[in-house]
Amino acid sequence: MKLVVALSLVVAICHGSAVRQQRKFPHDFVFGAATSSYQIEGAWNEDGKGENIFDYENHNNPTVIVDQSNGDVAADSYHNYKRDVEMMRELGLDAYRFSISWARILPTGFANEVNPAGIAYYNNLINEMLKYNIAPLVTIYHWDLPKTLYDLGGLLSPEFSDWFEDYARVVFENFGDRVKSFITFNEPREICIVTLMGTGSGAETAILNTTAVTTYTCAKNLVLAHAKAYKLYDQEFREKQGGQCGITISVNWFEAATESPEDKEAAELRRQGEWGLYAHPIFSAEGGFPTEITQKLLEDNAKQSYDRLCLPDFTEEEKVFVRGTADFFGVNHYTAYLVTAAKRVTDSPMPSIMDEFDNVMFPDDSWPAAASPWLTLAPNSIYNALSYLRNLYNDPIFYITENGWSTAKDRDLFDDDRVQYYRASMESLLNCLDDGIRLKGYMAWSLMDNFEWSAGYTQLFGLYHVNFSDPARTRTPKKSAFVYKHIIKNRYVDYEYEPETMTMTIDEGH
Ligand code: GBH
Repeated sequence: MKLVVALSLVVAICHGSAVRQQRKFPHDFVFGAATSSYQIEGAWNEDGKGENIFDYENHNNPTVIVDQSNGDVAADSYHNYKRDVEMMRELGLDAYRFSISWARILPTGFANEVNPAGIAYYNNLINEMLKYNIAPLVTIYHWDLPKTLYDLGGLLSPEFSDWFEDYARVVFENFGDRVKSFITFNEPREICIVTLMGTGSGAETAILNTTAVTTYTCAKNLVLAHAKAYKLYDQEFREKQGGQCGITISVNWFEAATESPEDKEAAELRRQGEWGLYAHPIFSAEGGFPTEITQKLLEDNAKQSYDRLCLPDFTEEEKVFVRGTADFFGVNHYTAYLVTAAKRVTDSPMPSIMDEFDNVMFPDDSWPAAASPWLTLAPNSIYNALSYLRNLYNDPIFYITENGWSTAKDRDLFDDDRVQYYRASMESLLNCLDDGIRLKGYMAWSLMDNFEWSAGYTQLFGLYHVNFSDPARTRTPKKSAFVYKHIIKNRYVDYEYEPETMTMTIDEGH
């Protein structure tokens, strides 16, 4: 056995990978996994939970989902949370990121009526995690807006930021004694484009089916709601609870396809349109929307005979209110694209974010492809994204709050492509740390297979397989789970590692 180890070390050194192996994650680097309420909980109408937009939409318009499935039962984590925590212990996770279902704790959407069974569910989950020193990282809003609030205008209502602030208060009051990290929103862009606007293919829900200017209204309302919740935490809870509050933005990497100035400009426009719009008001020194964007929109709107800025700009007072309202920058990062200056042809009758920033983009041919059509393994893309953000926004603290790989349903447990993806991600994380980027943690998406929005149960991201035809929703570790566990335990990437068996155990101390 020793001889084998010694031999493989020699081989590793000869291949130059010994240097890689010496790079270690610090002990306080937080390794975790992530999920979201609608995608795993099920129990859609149990114990007093209210209806949310996905309950409504997937029941009434099921063809939006490729396999016409929904989250009524999903992985049934509402009943299986103890098994979920057991999986976290098996993996040796430091943290687990999950989201609160707004309508589960506030069935009317408003804070006038708090559902004790909903509060109890999250208390049980949190307490079970804390028994084993697994830190909860709570997302307050991961897309599942109460239907009642949708009917009143949802994120387009000028009241939205107040509704959200009231909801956030209930979350802080009930869970903040034990939860030390809060994320207000998961992915503003996706909330405003994908969950509010039916964009045809890939639309997570076509519920509102508005194209054009309203996505900009949504951006502003969302950012204001985030800032109100942050200030609430900062002013009324931080002192006694001592935690942190941030926001998660989806940051894929966009690289110019060629060195031409046009392509470079197109890539930058894409970056600013995808995430700058939401990050700039919060993380930049000057606040407000990025000027490149407002300038371009003004010019384009004029050409479209829409003679004012379609993006409702922040007042000076609002800019100041929003600026600096995050203790960390949560980054969901999956992939990268090459961008060319050619514009994708869309036909919105009004100014639309889809026209403005939707230039042609594609993955490099050499990047391995996942089961999801939008997802490839692009080399070092976490580093590319974070080093860019760090320079733009003055070196914030980062967490990778999602990163993962999909395989097709019916795939076996030997997910070597996912293993390859996670190992590549680890190298990119180490590049960030080597470069002094203030990256504090990493959450794999996802702890277990779950409802993948419009892809239903056909594209699965779990470290654990979930048997969706079994009423018990049995969970079984995939090979990637063993590899991730090994990385967490040893704090480095061992390319030679293969699990000896496919049976998980819980290590001492977990
Ligand atoms: C995250 O979004 C979500 O936070 C999470 O809930 C989700 O399960 C996870 O990613 C995996 O998808 O079908 O070509 O039109 C990541 C951003 C935006 C990626 C919408 C997929 C649809 C592309 N997602 N996008 S397409």
